[in-house]
Amino acid sequence: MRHTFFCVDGHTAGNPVRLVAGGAPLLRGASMSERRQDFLARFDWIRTGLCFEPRGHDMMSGGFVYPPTRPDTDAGLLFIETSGCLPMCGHGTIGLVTFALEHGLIVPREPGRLTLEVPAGTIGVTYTTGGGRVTSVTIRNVPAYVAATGVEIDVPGFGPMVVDVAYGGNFYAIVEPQGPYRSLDELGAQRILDLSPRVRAAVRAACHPVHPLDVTIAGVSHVLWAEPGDEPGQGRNAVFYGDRAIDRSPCGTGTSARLAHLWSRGALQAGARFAHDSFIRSRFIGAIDCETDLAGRPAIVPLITGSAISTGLNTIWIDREDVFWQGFQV
Ligand code: PYC
Repeated sequence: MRHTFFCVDGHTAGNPVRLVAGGAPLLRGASMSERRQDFLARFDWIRTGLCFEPRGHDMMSGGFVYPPTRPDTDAGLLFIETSGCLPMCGHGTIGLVTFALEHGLIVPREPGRLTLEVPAGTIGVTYTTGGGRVTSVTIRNVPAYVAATGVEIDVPGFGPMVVDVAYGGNFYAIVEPQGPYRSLDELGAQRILDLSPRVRAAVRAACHPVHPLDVTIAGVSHVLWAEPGDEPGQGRNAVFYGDRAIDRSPCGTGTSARLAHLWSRGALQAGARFAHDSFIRSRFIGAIDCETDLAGRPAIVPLITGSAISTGLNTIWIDREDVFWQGFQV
């Protein structure tokens, strides 16, 4: 049996985004969080088939646009990545929104503005256009907050390490320079890929954050190696996700977590702008829209601005006769 998926492929700040424009499964659920659970239970083979080799690669990510579940929103987004079906993905949102608008898959109720449902909650989007293209997307993300500070772990091959844990749509272990980690370039991609699974495993053994409004969002999934910028209001990161990926973009949910992290220590104020560069030096502009309260926790509402570009249309088959129909990882 052959399943056909009509995709728009592209990237946001260098990280891949595969919008599945045709072939999405019908999902059950009264919210995108419930639809995510249904997708994971019944259709995860679509994610692995489209994201893993031989149809994808270690960094592959993307998603689907669904009809909204509520009358006050424009659409729902579901994210698929090598790392799973994330509650929220910033670079994914920028890419999915760009490609969906450019191909008429989302018709905004108000030009330049969208309200979208994602598994992590409701997000706002504003965008600009020019020459028939979407030129820039700003996400008003779900509230971000710091879940734990000063978590002491021992990382094989590195030694003692102290990390903080912050939420920006996913839970991040934030590693700042310490011990043998002096800068991203000195540490290098290979060592980041070697150390990050160990950091994540050690943090998971030490703490298990659970989102106060949705228990299906739990546990540290990503590691953000933070590097202070050369000037105030700027920084760089390497975000590790899945089993082998360093985000090529500055990571929207990671940037949101970092904004909350810096704000919690008084290093950024509400209204402040923060230019966040990725490992490959592509850039998102982050900002703190306002302070808020998330079920009794001090939190912020992050703004993330970036842009995406499509690289082509891709009709992909997942054929059950293919021994690798569900994809593979080595
Ligand atoms: O941009 O939020 C993001 C993201 C999550 C994983 C990779 N990128």
